[in-house]
Amino acid sequence: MKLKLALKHLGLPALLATGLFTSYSSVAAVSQAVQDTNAAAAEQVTKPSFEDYTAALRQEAEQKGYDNALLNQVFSSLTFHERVVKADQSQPESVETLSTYLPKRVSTIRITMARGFYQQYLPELEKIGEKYGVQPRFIIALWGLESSFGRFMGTYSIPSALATLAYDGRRETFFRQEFFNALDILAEGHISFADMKGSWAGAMGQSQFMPSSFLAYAQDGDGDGKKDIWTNQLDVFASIANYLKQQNWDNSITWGREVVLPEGFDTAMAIQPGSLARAAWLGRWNDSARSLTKWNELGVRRLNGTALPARDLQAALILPDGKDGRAFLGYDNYKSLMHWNRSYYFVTSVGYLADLIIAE
Ligand SMILES: [Ca+2]
Repeated sequence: MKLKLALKHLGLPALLATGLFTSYSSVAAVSQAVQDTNAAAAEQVTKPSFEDYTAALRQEAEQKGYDNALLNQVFSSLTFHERVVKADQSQPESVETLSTYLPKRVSTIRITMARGFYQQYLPELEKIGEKYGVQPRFIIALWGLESSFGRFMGTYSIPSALATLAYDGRRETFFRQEFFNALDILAEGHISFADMKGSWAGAMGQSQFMPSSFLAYAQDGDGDGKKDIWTNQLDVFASIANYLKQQNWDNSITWGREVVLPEGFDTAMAIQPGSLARAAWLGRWNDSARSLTKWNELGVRRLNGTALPARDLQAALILPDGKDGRAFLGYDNYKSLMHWNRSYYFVTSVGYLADLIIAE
């Protein structure tokens, strides 16, 4: 029984290394054998209880040297959330188009609120924008889209949500690491355990940072020694701006623009579809990237039909809904936003909202 459980968590190379499957001649056969083993294991082996799982998690935390008082506090109230697992399993596939998505995400009320907050916080935003080299309208747009301007940050206790997702097992390594990242944030004293709330998926605070993003990008915007992305507006703004800065944001350009392609355009020049790791996706970006001058020569126009801006910029062609859908030229900042959330729909909504904040 124990052997079968352990096998479940071993990747294919590890299994090959064990020599258990050397009698199979092809990888396909091994792969089938692994599937069979997993299926058999699922039927025969009772999964450890959440309590057993978190007991092992605590042991690992103790070995890593976390303060016992902190561990007592966290582990005494770790809760398994069935709803977290359900939500994780029922994330919808993309069943809508950009034209149904955008009006929902960039609604009239959200645009109005974004403009209001932009005016309200303009002095602070300008200071932060200058320090990090990010136009304030993008800070407000990300804030508005991530948490509806801090109104919806999620109500799950982050350690419980992450422990649940790790226990669920489909991305255990990732969520286990995020759990320990969350412990690091608590250990540094940025937020109390009781206030460390976020989404079922582990995204925290007004910027909806995963703990790893918090550790990489969060900032103390007001200089009080804490990085509080839950309740401190300056910390939230500075953290969002710093994320973009660290991802090579260039405030001399915008995100990109929607364009019109000429009749019979060769869409092979667009970034080709497919779910890819970031490095591979960047490769496809580079395949598509051309100068605005070149795109202009190819007949690509602004939405109003006029020539593209006469600037020395590189841009890639993006077709979020395929060759028959709307077309966009993404500038280098588009890549920074795709690092934040690798979704063409999401990035387009950020760009649209940011544009509308300053539209006449
Ligand atoms: Ca602070």
